Amino acid sequence: MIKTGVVVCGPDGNYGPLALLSGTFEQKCARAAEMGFDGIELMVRDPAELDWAAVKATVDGAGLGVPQIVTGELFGADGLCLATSDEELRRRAEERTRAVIDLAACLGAMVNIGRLRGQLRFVGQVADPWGLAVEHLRGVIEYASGRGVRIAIEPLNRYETDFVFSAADGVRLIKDLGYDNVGLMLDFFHMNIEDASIEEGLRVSAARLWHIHIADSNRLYPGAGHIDFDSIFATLADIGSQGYISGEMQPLPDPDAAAVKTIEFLRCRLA
Ligand code: LER
Ligand code: MN
Repeated sequence: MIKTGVVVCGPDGNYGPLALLSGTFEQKCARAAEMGFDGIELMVRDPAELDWAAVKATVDGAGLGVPQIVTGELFGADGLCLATSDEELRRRAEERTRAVIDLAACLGAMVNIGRLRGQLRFVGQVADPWGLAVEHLRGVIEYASGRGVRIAIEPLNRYETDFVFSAADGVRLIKDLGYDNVGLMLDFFHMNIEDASIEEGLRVSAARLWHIHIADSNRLYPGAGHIDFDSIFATLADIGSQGYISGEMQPLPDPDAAAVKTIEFLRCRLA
C-alpha cells in the first residue's frame, strides 16, 4: 500500500525552498493530519538545533508517520557534502550526517542522500572519481546500518549534481555500494528531466525503490504541469510499489494550497 506524505521544514526555521504547510511545526503537523496525509517528511539542517523528544511527541500526537528525513539543506544551507577532497569539509559533513541518522533512528525514518552526496568534480583529479565518491559515502552508510537506519539515494537532475542523474544511475550506485540498508528514492521532477521514460525508470529500480517525491514538470503541485501521471500510477500499481509518495515542490500558490492540491491528487490516484 502506498502512503501519502509531505515535506515539512523542522521547527528550527523556514529554510529550503521546497517545503510545504504554514505556521509553527506543531501547526504544520496538525494541518498535514487534517488534510489527510499519512506522514510528514522532515527537512532538517542541524539536528543539534532540535528538541528531538518534542519533535517526536508532535508527530506522534498528530498521528503522523515520518518516512524520511530529507537532507538537501545540509548542502543547500550549510554547504556540507560527503564526496569531496576537502578532508575537513567531509569530516564535518559526516559528523552532521551521523547526527541526522541518530535523529532518524529516534523517529523511525529513512535518510535521503541527494545533494549531500557531493559531486565528482569535488573529489579532485583522480583516475576513478566515481569509485572515490563511492568510498566517501561508505562511512555514513555503515554508521546508519549499525543504527538500523536505511539510506535512500536520490538521483537528481544535471543542474543540481554531476553524478547519479537517472534511476539507472541510482541502481548502479546502490550496486557499487553493496549494502542492504541502501535503497533508492525517485523524484518525478528530476526523472522528467533525466530519465528517457519515467515508467522505465520505475521498473528498473522497483526492487530497491523505497520512496517517491512528487511534483509536476514545473515543480508545482501534481496536475499543474505536463507529466503523464496516468501512465506513471499504472506502472506503480503494476510493479506493486510500496512506501510513501511525498509532496516536495514549490510552495505555490501558497504552502497550504499546494499541499491541499497534492493530497486531493493523491487521494483520487491511490483510491
Ligand atoms: C531533494 O529531494 C531534491 O529533490 C532536490 O531537488 C533539492 O534540491
Ligand atoms: Mn526530491
